[in-house]
Amino acid sequence: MSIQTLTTTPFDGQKPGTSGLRKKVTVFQQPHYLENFVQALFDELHGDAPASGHTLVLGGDGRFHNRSAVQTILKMAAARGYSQVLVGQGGILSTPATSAVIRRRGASGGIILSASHNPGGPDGDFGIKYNATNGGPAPEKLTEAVFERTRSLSSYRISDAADIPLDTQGAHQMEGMGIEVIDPVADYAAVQRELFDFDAIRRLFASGFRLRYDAMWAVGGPYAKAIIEGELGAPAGTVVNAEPKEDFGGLHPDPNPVYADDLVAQLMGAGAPDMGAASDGDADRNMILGRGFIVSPSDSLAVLTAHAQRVPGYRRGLAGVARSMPTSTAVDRVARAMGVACFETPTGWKFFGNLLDAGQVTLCGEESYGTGSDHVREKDGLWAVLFWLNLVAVTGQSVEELVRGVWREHGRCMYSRHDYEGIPTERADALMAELRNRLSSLAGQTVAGQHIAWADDFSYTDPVDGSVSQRQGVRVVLEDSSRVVFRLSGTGTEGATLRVYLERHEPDATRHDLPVQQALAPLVQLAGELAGIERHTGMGSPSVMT
Ligand code: G16
Repeated sequence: MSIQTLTTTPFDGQKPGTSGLRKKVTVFQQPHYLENFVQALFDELHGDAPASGHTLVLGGDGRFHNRSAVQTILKMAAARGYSQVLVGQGGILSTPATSAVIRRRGASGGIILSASHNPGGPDGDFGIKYNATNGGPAPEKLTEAVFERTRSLSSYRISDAADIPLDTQGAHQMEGMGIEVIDPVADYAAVQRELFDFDAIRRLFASGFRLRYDAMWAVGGPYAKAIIEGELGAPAGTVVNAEPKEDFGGLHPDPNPVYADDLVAQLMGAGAPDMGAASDGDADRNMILGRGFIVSPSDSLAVLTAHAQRVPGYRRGLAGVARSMPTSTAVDRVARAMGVACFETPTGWKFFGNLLDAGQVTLCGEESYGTGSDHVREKDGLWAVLFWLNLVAVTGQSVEELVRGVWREHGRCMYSRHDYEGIPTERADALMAELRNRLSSLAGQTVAGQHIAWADDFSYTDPVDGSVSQRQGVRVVLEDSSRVVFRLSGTGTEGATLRVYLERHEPDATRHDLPVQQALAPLVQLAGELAGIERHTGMGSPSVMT
């Protein structure tokens, strides 16, 4: 076996989005495409020096192309002189588990192969992202530098060693680099055991409590099976669609009421279980349901915040909480009442990293079905489910009662996100540009019968390192603090997706059961007129509403 230097031509479009580089599988299958990105990453991380002394964690969500990408990266890491790579058995590691392994094993970083909730299979999507020593997504400075380097790279180094058998745990050597094929669940489960009252949850299941956990044929399955059925004693069959498939069974592994419609139907129907839950492709997102009741991600964060001290891992209280800007202000209201600081960050988990590292924040979450804490540096789907189970077990309240308790005390934030998918990029850009041009003149105007108090393009100054991120989404806020937020998705692979986030606070408990879309109808009209959505996109209604 020997190390080879192969010639490549630069790839111009390797710009990572909100969460790493995501493209169609067919794009990743182009000769040298993955290699170009990995070499650029290694070069930015290590400069001209070999990576000796460094341990890399490697795994993915098991989607199509995962296995072949793992083998390529192992050979490139060996050529780069890494001391060791820890790779999940079968090439599998969920995103939060990768974060846990990096932190527990003191690795210098990790590569995660995933396109998250995007569909998989030969015609689906693939992705790669790098997480740093703290276990969290690489900071923008690094991803930008990697991108710049991919545009000029002309060669990469790779070992011609044979493939490593990934399906059994064990140790191997490649060009002097150690490779350990590890149990993908063990480190992750150890972290959860330190946080939650497993005995209380065991008693809950023993008493007949029924959960339906839909792993959406994705990587969350093995984790949920091992912990929920294996350790916590839930009956076999509690975790469904549990076996990771390369194409997620042809489905869209995104845990929201649209793509997890089967789970929603189960929870709404006769004989529904007490609780429902789902996680996405790489198991960092989650959706929670009660019997006949869907919990919005923003409300979920507010409930976890309100009751955190009932859970062993957070008994000492919360240093602070954080939410992404478009996430509803439900958590702000709870935090204010508790005297806990609440931060508003741009969309993207990486923005929570500094606050978590600095100990300023304990819990954080996003409207896009992501919730997490300082136990790792990623959002964590199964963690959220365990948190809810722990709360149900120790409060004796149902999922619905826990949410309604927060509404009663703080009012309900009526909230919805409308997505307009597959817009030609130039049209979406034109829509945003036009909106931004009008921003300064919007305050004081009445549009669609709504009086606008102020409008801006969200800019964030990181309280820890002072870095500034501009143009993070257009906010239009009314006098009663209702708001509409517009931004373009950073995770799609086909055309552009316009996201419109709508929020109105309802203090009156007699109106909490109004249908959300009805309660938000005036804001929908405002959004449509303000941004000329139909004029720009030709779409009269959103493709997805969550
Ligand atoms: C990624 C980030 C999330 C972020 C989401 C936004 O999620 O990790 O922090 O909220 O993207 O997506 P978009 O830009 O499409 O609105 P994931 O689960 O795809 O990694």
